[in-house]
Parts: sequence; C-alpha cells; structure tokens
Amino acid sequence: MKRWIQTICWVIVVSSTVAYAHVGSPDVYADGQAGPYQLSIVVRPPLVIPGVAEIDVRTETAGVDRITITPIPLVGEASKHPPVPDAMQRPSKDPQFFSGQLWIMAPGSWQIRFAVSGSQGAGFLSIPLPAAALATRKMKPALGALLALLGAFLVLGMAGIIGAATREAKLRPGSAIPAANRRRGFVAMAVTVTILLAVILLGDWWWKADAASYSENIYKPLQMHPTLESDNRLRLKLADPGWLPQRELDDFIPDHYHLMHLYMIRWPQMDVVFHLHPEPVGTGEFQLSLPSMPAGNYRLYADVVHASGFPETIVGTIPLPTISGRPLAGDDAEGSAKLVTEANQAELATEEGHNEEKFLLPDGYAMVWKIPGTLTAKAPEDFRFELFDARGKPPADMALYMGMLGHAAFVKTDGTVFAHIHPGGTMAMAAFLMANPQSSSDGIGSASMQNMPGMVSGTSSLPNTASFPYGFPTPGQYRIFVQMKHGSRVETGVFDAVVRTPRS
Ligand SMILES: [Cu+2]
Repeated sequence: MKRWIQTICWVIVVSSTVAYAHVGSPDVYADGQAGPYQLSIVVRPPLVIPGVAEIDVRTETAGVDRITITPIPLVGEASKHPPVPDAMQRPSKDPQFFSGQLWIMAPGSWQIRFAVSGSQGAGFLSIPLPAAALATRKMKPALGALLALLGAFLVLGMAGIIGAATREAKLRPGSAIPAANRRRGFVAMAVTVTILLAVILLGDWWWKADAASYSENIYKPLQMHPTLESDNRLRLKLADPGWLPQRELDDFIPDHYHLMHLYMIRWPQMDVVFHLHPEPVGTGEFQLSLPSMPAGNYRLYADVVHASGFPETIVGTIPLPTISGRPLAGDDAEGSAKLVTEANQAELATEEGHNEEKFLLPDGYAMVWKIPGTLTAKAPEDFRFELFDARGKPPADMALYMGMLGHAAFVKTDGTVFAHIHPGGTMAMAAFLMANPQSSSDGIGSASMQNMPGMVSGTSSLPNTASFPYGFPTPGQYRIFVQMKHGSRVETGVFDAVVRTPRS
C-alpha cells in the first residue's frame, strides 16, 4: 500500500542544474531583425517536456501591430508543416512589449518562428530553441499524503455507495433490510474494492512504466575524457551516457567556422583562459596541439552543434604541467587577469556611480564595459563592451573575429554556469542559420551583422563596440571573458560581476 502511495505520488519536477546548450543557462536571449522590425527576444524553455515555453518580445521599432509565434521542429519532415500560429498579447500599456506561451511537445531541436506585421509591412525571424527534459523528483510528502487520503476516501466511498445501492435500492423507505440483501451488499462491496484495487495496481504499473520511459528522455550531457599525450597533444574522447537514441557522436556541424569551440579556464583561479578549436580525428574524438600554457588545473567547456541544430556544451577537467607548445595561430586566443578571488567585491556591487569597468590589455589597449546598473538574475540586459587603442581612440583596424564583432563567455565562479554567446544572442549561430536560411547567403558574418543593431555596411569601418543580449540565470559572482579583434590580434577582456536575487 505504502509503495503505491509513494509511486502514485511521483511528479516530474525540475532540478536547477541544466546542461545543454551552455551550462546552467537554458534561457534564450536574442536580438534580431524581423524584416524592418528590430526585436529583443527572451524565450524561457519549459523545464519538463511536454511543457510551456514563455516568450517575451520587445520591439525596438515602433509601429508593430501584431506578432504571432509558432513552434516548429528545426529539421525533418515536421519542419515543413508548421501548426497554426498563436498571437502574442500586450500584457501592459506598453505598446512595444509582447508576451506569449507555446507548448513544446517533444524534446529536441526546435525553432520559434516570429511573424511580425505593422505599419512597415511584414517580417519574419526564427529563433532556435533546444528543448530537453531535465530531471524527475518525488512529490512533497505532505501533498502525497493528502492525495493518498483523498484517494482512499474515493475508494471507500465508491464501495459504500455500491454496497448501499445493492442492499437498499429496491426497498421501500423505512422497511427492514432482509438478511439476503445484507449479504448481497457485502458481496458487492467486496467485489467493488477488489476491482478498484486491481485498477489501482494497474495504474501503478502503467505509471511506473511511464516514469521509466520519461526518465530515459531526461537530458544526459555528453561526457568528455581529456588526456594529455606526447608532443603536447590534448585528446578529447567523447562518450554518450545514453539519452535520445538519435543522438550521435559524429554528426557535428561547423558553428562559426569550427566543429568545436573549446574554452580552457584555469580553475578555480579563473585567471587564465584559452579559446581553442580542436579538430576531429575519429568518431567522438577530437585532438588539439596545445599552445604554451601555464601549469594548473583546467576546466574545459567544449561547444558543439549536432546536425539537427541541437547544441551541447561538454564539460571536463584536466590537470596540466607547464606546456611549452606551439605559438597561438588562426582563431586561437588567450587571456589572463588577476585571480577571481581578488576581484574587489565592493567595486563589483555595481551600484549607481560605478557604471564603467576598464580592463587593461597587455599591449596597452583597453576594453571597457558599460555596466547597466545593478545586475539581477533573469533580467534581460545588453552587455556592451568597447575596445580602445593605447591612445584611448577606437582602433582603426577593427576586424571580425570568427565572423562576429565579439564573443563572450559568462562563467559563474562556482562552476554551475557557462554560456558562450554572441552579439545576435545566446543561440548557437549554426542553428540560427538553419532557422533563417534567407540570411545565410554569404556566411555567418553577414547573418550576424544583419542581426546586429547599429551595424554599418561594408567591412572597412567596423564599430569598436560589441553588445551581447543576456540574462544571468542565478544570483552570485560571475567572470565575463570578452573577445574582440583588431588587425590580426584577438583581445581578451576579463570582467567581474555580482548578480543580485531578483526582487519578486
Ligand atoms: Cu563564439
């Protein structure tokens, strides 16, 4: 009895650690262009599947009358047959703020298609949305006990009603109950209880089977086993602990020019960071010749995107001796800063007055963060960084780094959050291009630039500013690694942030 109560009291709830497409940062923040309209989008995916995704849109362009949203698989036959779109609502008096909800019915690689209409005509934009169930947890004991009590009441009540009906339904009011009727009543009650118990046992069996198949769908991140081999070769062996049967270890597609983006951060100091690009050498195996690196324990965050557009961040750690390896080349980048523990907490408490943080780079350049006031968890924010040369002027030779004005990694100091994002937003750029094939005509650079506010046309006069839409998932201390390029040099700025609990 107790076991079925326990079992029947299972519910599927979420855990707070989420690990696909970034680590611990499942919400999607995006800035994009739907035809003539500039949109700032926040999509909070459901934490259970099926579940409801919450969607907020702020139109930076006035004159929008209507926005509809449609959930569509990113690839496959179903992607060609979208369901009927839902209209977004204006929940406040603000005519430029829209909100809506969508059911996501299966785990996998989705997109939300935004169709915007208004005074300047119509426009479309699709934002990729990886969806995965994250955990199951037991129901609270008190709620379980209450439901069990109510269930017992229903069973006994049902038996009582049937017993009384069999015994007395055909008698005149007030007349005595014959012994035969009493007997029949008892038999009916016994049969009822037996049938109901059988139904409950069957329900228990069904529920367990369902819970087991659900738990197989719960997201399990790919695993990574890094080893250091001769000649400073770093080998990354990936393993699939089992999740969706369609997940593969050799279906990765290039995301901003590389199959894998590997951040190596010395841990827990967070004072040294490398952004490198291992090459595949076999199914689920990547390899990289390490550049010169200081000794230490390194945390590895490897971003990959599957052919379905589903992105994953694979996490690993490796202790390394001092490496005297090759010089940095191609898209490699490195950065260093003071220990994260030495970050000045008072200064970090980004109150009014402290609205700018300057990071001095080793070559005399500087990167400046315009702090947007007090930082709170879950609040969408534009993180703007500017690069200046040694004379304090915008560099004349600003360049795109892997097709974009900047790359940023937001990393929580306790290791629970890692998000590698771009000026267009938090989604994987490869998935974004799959969702918006019209913008991929000449590669990622144009697509991301098309979706960047204030972008000037022509590559001769790139701005010295990169702006990233993002929201910290949880309160706490974070380190932000920002990379921008001028000439052939990639600069890595390092910034610290303390994030407050949102006021409810
Ligand atoms: Cu990047």
